[in-house]
Order: sequence, then C-alpha cells, then structure tokens
Amino acid sequence: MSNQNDNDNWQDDNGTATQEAPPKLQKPRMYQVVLLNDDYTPMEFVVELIEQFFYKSRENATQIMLKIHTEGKGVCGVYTEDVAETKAAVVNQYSMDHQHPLLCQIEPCNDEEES
Ligand code: TYC
Repeated sequence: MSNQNDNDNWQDDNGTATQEAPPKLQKPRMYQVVLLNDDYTPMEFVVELIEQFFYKSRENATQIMLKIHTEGKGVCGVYTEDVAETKAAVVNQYSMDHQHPLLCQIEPCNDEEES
C-alpha cells in the first residue's frame, strides 16, 4: 500500500505528513453518591430508597444499608458530576418529603477522603 496511515508510516509518497492528531478527549471526572448514617431513618426506608434510586437488588441494597449503619456512610453509585448531583438532590428531596433526616452527598472519586 502506498499511503499507509498508522503510527510507523506517517508520510505519504510526497512526503506530506498524514498522521492524525490524537483525539483530545479526557475521561470525565467521576463522583460517588454517598448516603450518611443517622439514628432516625428506618432501615427499611433506606433499603427501599437504594433499590428505587440506585437500581440495586434487595440483597445488595441491604448490604449497602448495613455498611452505612455500621461504618457511618456508604457508596450507592458512581456517576458523572451532573448525574451524581441530580441523584443526590432527588434522594434528599425524597427523604425530606417523607420526614426522614437521611442525607445524601457526592464525593469525587480517587480523592483523599477527609473523613
Ligand atoms: N441507623 C439507622 C437506624 O438504626 C438506619 C440507617 C441506615 C439510617 C443507613 C441511615 O443511611 C442510613 N434506624
């Protein structure tokens, strides 16, 4: 072939550079959506919320709830920033609507945790 265009053969027959610039795309920063423990929200409410908003199985939702209950917080899902912020806002509104103090927040992935 006279005009290959791969990394080892970046000139055509006239000496013209033909190598394509690498795409300038970066992976989006990801955020984990975290639920915090409290002393008042019923366990069953938390399990159902995790099933409903984070599409987890009953078993997985129960494991996540128990982790939050014993360790103070737990990750329910990982999303791009916009999706994570929307998810946390919807969950917090839902908890308030049901008069529970359950709190949901987002944290950037791969950052040093302050807690
Ligand atoms: N600690 C709560 C209780 O004993 C249960 C609970 C679990 C609350 C997880 C919030 O994010 C939470 N009823």
